[in-house]
Amino acid sequence: WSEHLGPGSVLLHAFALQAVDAVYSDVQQVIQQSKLRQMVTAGGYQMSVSTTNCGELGWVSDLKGYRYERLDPLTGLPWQPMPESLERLAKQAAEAAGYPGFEPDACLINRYDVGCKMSLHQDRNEKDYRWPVVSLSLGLPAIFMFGGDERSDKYSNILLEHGDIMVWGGPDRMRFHGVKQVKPGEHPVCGQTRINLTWRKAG
Ligand code: MD5
Ligand code: FE
Repeated sequence: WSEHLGPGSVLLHAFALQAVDAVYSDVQQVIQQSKLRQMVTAGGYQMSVSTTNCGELGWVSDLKGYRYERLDPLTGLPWQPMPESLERLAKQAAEAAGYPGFEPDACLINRYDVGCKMSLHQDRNEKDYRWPVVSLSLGLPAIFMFGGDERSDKYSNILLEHGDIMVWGGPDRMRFHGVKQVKPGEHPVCGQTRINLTWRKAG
């Protein structure tokens, strides 16, 4: 089933389940080559989630702020190419949500171990906000906070489970959002962790 959560956003429940084995093993390959690391924000705080990327562009954060980079700052080398299984899934989900022609150039990989969270924020480092953001949840469930255009707006809590895809675009693209602390648990595929992939057309 799927659910419209706003005028431009759709939750595609279990959309990725048929592709999940291939996707998960490709993600494992990427993170073997390209280490997950805890980035630091411009304010000097270390994020609790561990992050890497694949695709032409990768999202990075350090004391200079957030941006997209072609080279992994840990190695000085390009990010791993985006595996076909990942690219295909993102395009299919975007199309299913009403955004045909989506060609992601960036896939951010975030690992949430138990206790990790992401505070309310907006995604505003991409060049063209007309393209949606596509996000896949794997492993442990999480409560996603879906807010408004102001940080202080009240938010709704949305349960995201293994295989769920959310697509945000149009008038919802700049809404504040975050993820509550991941609760302890054991997932048959991912173990004691949640993995989130987000695809963007960043450049
Ligand atoms: C996550 N990740 O579950 C989320 C999924 C991030 C991040 O927020 O920046 O890595 S992406 C959620 C998202 C993206 C763009 C717009 C909106 C939500 N939104 O308008 O709510 O780890
Ligand atoms: Fe975000």
